[in-house]
Amino acid sequence: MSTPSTDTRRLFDVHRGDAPLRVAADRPVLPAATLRKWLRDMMLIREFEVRCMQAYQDKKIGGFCHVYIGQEAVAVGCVAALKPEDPLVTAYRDHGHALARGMTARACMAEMFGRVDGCAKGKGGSMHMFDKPNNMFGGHGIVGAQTPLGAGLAFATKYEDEVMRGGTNSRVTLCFLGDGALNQGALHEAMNMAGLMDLPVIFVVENNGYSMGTSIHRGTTMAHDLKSKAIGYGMDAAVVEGMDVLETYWGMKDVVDQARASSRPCFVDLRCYRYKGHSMSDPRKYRTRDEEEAWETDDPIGRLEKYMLEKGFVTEAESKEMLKAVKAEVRDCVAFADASPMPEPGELYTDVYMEPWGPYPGSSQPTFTGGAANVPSFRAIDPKGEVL
Ligand SMILES: Cc1ncc(C[n+]2csc(CCOP(=O)(O)OP(=O)(O)O)c2C)c(N)n1
Ligand SMILES: [Mg+2]
Repeated sequence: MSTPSTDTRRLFDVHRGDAPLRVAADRPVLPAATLRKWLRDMMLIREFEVRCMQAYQDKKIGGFCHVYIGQEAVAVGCVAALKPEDPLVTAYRDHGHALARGMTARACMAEMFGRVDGCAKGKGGSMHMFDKPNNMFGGHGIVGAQTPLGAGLAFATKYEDEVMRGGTNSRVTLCFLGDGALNQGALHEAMNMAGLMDLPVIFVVENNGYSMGTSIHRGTTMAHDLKSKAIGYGMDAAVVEGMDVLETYWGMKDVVDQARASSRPCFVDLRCYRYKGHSMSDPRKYRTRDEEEAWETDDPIGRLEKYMLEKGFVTEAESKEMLKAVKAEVRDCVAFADASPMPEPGELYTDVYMEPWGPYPGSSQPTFTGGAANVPSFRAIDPKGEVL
C-alpha cells in the first residue's frame, strides 16, 4: 500500500519524533477473505460504539463509557497478528478489543447494559470485558493495573509450557496500555520483571496522544522517543502505525513473531488517535477541531475500503451490503441487551474473590499467615454491630 505523500496529520504535532515504520508495501498481498473480515470487524466496532454513545445518552448504560472510535485498526490489526491461544489484556477502552477477539456483540452490549447475559454477567460493565474462551483477560479501569497482569499472564504461559509440560514456550501475551499509563509505577515494575525473567509479553502503548485532557508531551518524558523507555529494561522496541490496519498487522506480526521465537518481552509505541472525547462527558477543549478533522479524513476504515476497491477485493455495493449487515447486527445486540434481565442481588456474591478474614472481630487470619486470631484493627465493632 502506498504511503501518502503529505501526511496532514503530522501538521498537528500529536506524535513528534520518529515516524512509524511503513512495512506493508513490501509484504505479500493478503487474501481477499482476510481483508473482508477485517473490514467487517472494523465496521462492527465503529457501529457498536456509535450505538453505545446513543444508549449512554438514553441512560441505558450507566457508569463510565469510553468509546474506541478511530482506533479500530489497532485492535483488529493486533489481534490478527496473534494466535487464538495468546492471552490479551487491556485497559478500560476495551469494547473494540473484545469484539476483535471474537466476543459476540450481544454479550458485549448486554455487559454495557449491566445485564445477566453480559460477558461478566452484568457485574463489570464497559470497562471490564472478559472472555476466557477467547483468552481475553479484561478490561481494567485502574490506569496501568493491567500491566503487571500482562507480565503475570506471560509468566503463566511460559511456566505451563516449559515447566509443567516440559516443552518450549509458544505463546505470547499482548498487554495494551494507554500513553497515560506510561508513568505508572506498576508498568515499570512489570517491565523490569519481564526483562529480568525473559517473559514473552508485548507492552503495546496505544499512543493516541492524550490521556484525558493531557497531551503526551505535557505529561511524559521522552514522548518523542518512547522506545528509549524500553532500553533500560533490556527489551526490544518498535514504532508501529495504528491508523492503517495493514501497517498495524505487518508491524505487529514482526514484533509478535520475534517475541514468540525469543520468548522475550517487547515494547511497541503504536501511533493512533481517538476521534471522540476521553469519555462521554468530555468537551475536548484541549485540542482543536482542525486537528480532529485532519485525523478523521485519514480514517482507517476508509483506507482499507479504498485499498480493497482498488484491488477488486470488494465492490462498492458489497461494502454497502456489509455495512447494512453490521448495522442490523448491532441493532439486534441492542434489542438483546435491552431484553436481558437485570442480575439478581445475590449475583453480587458469585464469582468474586473474597479474603476469608478482615478487620472485624471473630475472624481469623488465613492459614498461610498462621491462622492466628485477627489482630486488633483501626476500628472495633460493638456487639450490636455499631462501629465504635
Ligand atoms: C491509577 C489511576 N489514576 C487515574 C485514573 C483516572 N483516569 C482514567 S482514564 C485516565 C487517562 C488515561 O489515558 P490513556 O492511558 O492515555 O488512555 P486513553 O484514554 O487515551 O485510551 C485517567 C487519568 C485512573 N483510572 N486510575
Ligand atoms: Mg491516551
